Amino acid sequence: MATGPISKVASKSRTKVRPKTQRPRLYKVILLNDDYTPREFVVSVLKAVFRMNEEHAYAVMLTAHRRGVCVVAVFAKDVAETKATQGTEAGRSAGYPLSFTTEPEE
Ligand code: TYC
Repeated sequence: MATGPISKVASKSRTKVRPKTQRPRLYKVILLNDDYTPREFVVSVLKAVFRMNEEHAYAVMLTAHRRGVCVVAVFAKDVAETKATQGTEAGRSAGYPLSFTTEPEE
């Protein structure tokens, strides 16, 4: 392949980058309040599934308890769905109606 100044100019214009690519959408994992799941159980699930420390997990649990819902974290779609399922399943296994859902970010 020729490497002189003219071919360099030509290849530069052919490979011009245009800013039209989109990042994959991120999904929120949302914790829903209920009247039956013990607070400490919610905290333990948040620590196990979302790798939160006690303080962060307690704050998220309390926000859901007071406001009805709390955004737990944001992930790629498949990770968000897996974690929401794991959290919900952990509650179901213990006989609690604990529930996580996912929702795309704007
Ligand atoms: N509301 C529950 C109770 O009073 C505790 C709880 C908090 C449950 C957050 C779910 O997402 C939740 N035992």
